[in-house]
Amino acid sequence: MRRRAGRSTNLALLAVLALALLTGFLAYAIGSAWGWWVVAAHGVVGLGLVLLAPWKSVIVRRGMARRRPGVAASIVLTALVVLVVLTGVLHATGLGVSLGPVTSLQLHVGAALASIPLALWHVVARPVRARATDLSRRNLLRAGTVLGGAALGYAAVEGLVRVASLPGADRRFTGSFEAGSLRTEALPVTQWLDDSVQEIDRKDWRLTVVTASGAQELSYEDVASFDDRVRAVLDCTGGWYSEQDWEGVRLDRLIPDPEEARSVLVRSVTGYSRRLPARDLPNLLLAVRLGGRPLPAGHGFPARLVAPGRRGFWWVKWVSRIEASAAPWWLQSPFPLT
Ligand SMILES: Nc1nc2c(c(=O)[nH]1)N[C@H]1C(S)=C(S)[C@@H](COP(=O)(O)O)O[C@H]1N2
Ligand SMILES: [Mo]
Repeated sequence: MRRRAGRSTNLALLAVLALALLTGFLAYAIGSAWGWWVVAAHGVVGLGLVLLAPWKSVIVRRGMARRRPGVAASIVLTALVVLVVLTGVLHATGLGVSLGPVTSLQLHVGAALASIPLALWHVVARPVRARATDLSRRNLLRAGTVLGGAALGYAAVEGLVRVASLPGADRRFTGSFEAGSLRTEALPVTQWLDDSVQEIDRKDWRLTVVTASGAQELSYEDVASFDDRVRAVLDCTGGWYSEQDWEGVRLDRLIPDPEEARSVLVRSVTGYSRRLPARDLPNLLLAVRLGGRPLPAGHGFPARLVAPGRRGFWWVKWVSRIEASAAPWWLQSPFPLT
């Protein structure tokens, strides 16, 4: 009987871990408002992990008594999962957004990624064989109870954050905190991974626009002569967002007739690039000004992409090339690799 219960706890934990990774991944990939439920689901699933912990601890105690190899790896995995949950709560409540040199969110994502290979090892080394009876009515009822409890817990935490006016109450639907909106000097300068701020001389810079009918080169003055404007929210996966006024040229002016093109590749002088769907062209802006002034180097001078409704990593800085292409937009890594 106890062994049966142990197996269903392990299976539930496995499902919860997989859902936590999936919703976390989606929360970073989705930047528009309809995706709010993904962030909520991520929180619910995270609390589900907490609810299952007491049951798991019984299994762990039993397992430790058997002195199998791999105990060290299991302890590291446990520590990582505890760190992921803790940093998730610290970020969500706003009680500890920054932990010295790193942010809670950076630790959250870093520990979660580090736990993946260990979790895979754990599943292989300590296999749980699923059985038909695992889907019994009783077990489904249990799963529903855990999920319901986690949802109640999530609602309680969110309610508490609001009643106590914790900083986490003001977060955007993505989970991000506001930073310096409409104050250009307060907009943080951020790079995805290893890019560095480029100091580019406007006289040396050219924008290459490639379409089916050939390549075209524009100077800084050419691009700066446009005055398309958009007020848009830059929402970095680092956990902050900022609303700013951007000005430059809409991409459907540079590529008025995409013809067979399904996507447009926007590339930085650093090699950093993102591929966007061609149907987005009218909503995309190649900005040369921020708050009415030329872009500071840190924000992408001479020109940077403004992609409203998309997370910050799509907003390519120091753009030097825009290329219409027949390749579908999703033919790329979901997140930049450099
Ligand atoms: N070339 C290049 N563009 C980039 C990045 C980068 O690393 N390299 N980082 C992206 C990320 S993750 C974000 S959040 C925004 C930040 O823009 P900002 O520094 O102007 O606030 O730029 C994006 N554009
Ligand atoms: Mo970002």
